[in-house]
Amino acid sequence: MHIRGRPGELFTAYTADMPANADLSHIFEQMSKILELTGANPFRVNAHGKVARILADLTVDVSQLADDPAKLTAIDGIGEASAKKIVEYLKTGRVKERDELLKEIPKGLLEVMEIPGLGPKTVKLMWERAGVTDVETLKAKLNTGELAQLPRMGTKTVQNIKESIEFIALSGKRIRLGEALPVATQIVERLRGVKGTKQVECAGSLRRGKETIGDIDILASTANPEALSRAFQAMAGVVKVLAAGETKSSVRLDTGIQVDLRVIDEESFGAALMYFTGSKQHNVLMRERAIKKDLRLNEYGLFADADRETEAPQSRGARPVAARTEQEVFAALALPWVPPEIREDRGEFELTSTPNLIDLSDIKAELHAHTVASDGKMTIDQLALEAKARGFHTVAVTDHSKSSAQANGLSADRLRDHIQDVREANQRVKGITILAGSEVDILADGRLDYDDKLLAELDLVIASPHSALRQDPTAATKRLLKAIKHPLVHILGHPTGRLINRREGLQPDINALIEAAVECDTALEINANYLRLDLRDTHIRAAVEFGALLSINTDAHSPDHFDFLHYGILTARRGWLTADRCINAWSRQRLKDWLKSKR
Ligand code: DGT
Ligand code: CA
Ligand code: CA
Ligand code: ZN
Repeated sequence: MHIRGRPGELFTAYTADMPANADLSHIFEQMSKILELTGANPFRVNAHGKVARILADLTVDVSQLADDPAKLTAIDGIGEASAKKIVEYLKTGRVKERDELLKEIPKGLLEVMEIPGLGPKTVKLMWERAGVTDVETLKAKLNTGELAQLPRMGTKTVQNIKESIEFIALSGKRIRLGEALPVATQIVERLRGVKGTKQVECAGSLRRGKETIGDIDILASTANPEALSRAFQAMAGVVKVLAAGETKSSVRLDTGIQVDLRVIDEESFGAALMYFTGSKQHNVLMRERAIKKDLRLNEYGLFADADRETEAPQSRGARPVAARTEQEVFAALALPWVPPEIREDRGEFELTSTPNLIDLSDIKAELHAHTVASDGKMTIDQLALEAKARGFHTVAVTDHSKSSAQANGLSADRLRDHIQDVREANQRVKGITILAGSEVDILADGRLDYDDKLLAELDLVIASPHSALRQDPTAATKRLLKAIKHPLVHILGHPTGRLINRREGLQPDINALIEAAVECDTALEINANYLRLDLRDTHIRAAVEFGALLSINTDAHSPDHFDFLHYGILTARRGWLTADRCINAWSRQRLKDWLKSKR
């Protein structure tokens, strides 16, 4: 792998990020829509729409082509005028024509046009005849009955628009991994029980373990497609059937989650699973790889290229080179099987063997957990017994420190007594090591919440930020660096303090943190709580590349929180973490020795 230099340079070598293409595609699409709305020549409308699609599908970065407009016009569908606009955007960050067009319509109409099923023609009508200028006025008019009076509209159309608006409200947010995965697992189990069903698997971003998902994708093969579709549509929680075709059904659940079910032939299940697992960018590069070998890859399989003139007659029957399993498709493209979590175009095409990513079964210790002493629900003994039941050799009791008053954080005196209680429990409970620890607050200026003398009495110190989470990046970096470099700190807990879909958290210079963590032999936490998942995947990847230690913890406040571990593992795998770099996967003795090295 050609990864060198500072952590920040890590991903520039890969093509996953081509922001210029995406931005420009969006700009052309917008121009096309406005042109249609203002009644421009249909030829101009279509030309702009076409350029938008070309830019979206382009696998080279347009910003690399901008030095010479001839390179742009060489692309099929991009003419002189479009090339000029692209160059203008890359140079100035603006397209004058778009700015002019935007002046011609009320700003809110763009959002109205994003509503599914509402084309420019209808929007134009509602704007000119009913004074609809944004989603708010649209909602108001929908209730007055005024819109149903317009030509070519009726109560049915009005009802459809209402439902679409509701749908946007529901689907506006991506769903957190920990909310989607249990639902998907239940659906998969349910479908596996339907008569005639052969295989059912999750695909999409959920299979890749992303921290949030847009919708749930499920693939199945069955001898009885009808029974499977019926069972799928009849599931508890389904509020609307969005599509009910022979090979694809879609439903929306009461939670707002959309679930797609695709019925696949057994013979091409592997190819379909690969295609619908994505990511899109990974798929694009897989297809290119196939083309370079004179093969064609799609959701039905890997085929000898039937379009070539030199084609051998027998390949016309379209018998795939590989299709039944993912393994055989990867193998035919000279790749090892790539774990779904790393199919993101972040270096997986350079692999020569399947990486041995960390697994749930590798975890042998929980090093961040709370008891009734602060804000947890378990006693020390209950916590220890739960950890033991999960097959762990070690558990750390890490209640909150005094500044976390809202979490009943322990004063220095209370902590001293608590350490005593933990030591006694460690004698009492057999078969597991109970460590006396603390999740000590990192104060806004980087100082810790207890003095060094007290910290030195603890077996394990995890230092975390809980307050002042809107601090500016420079201050945040300084604050966290101080904690990492503190000689008595073992782990930096949930480094940014973010809560997914709720709070952004600190924005420290992660590369600086990683460098310090390596230098000081301090571990960085991957908090497995699905609200946090912090460090996040790309940060973990950088940490792994630069040799930092990581620690995956559930931050358990009750016994069922141990189940969060699954989300932490998926996130860790997305960061290419292997067991040897994760202190929770070490043997009891190795962990003990490492903890001692900071005492
Ligand atoms: P999500 O649902 O937004 O979290 O993300 P995904 O990755 O689950 O995307 P989704 O549900 O739109 O489609 C599932 C997979 O299907 C996706 O990861 C790759 C494949 N796929 C869908 N549309 C396209 C496409 O236009 N081109 C390519 N190459 N693959 C696609
Ligand atoms: Ca999806
Ligand atoms: Ca989907
Ligand atoms: Zn915490």
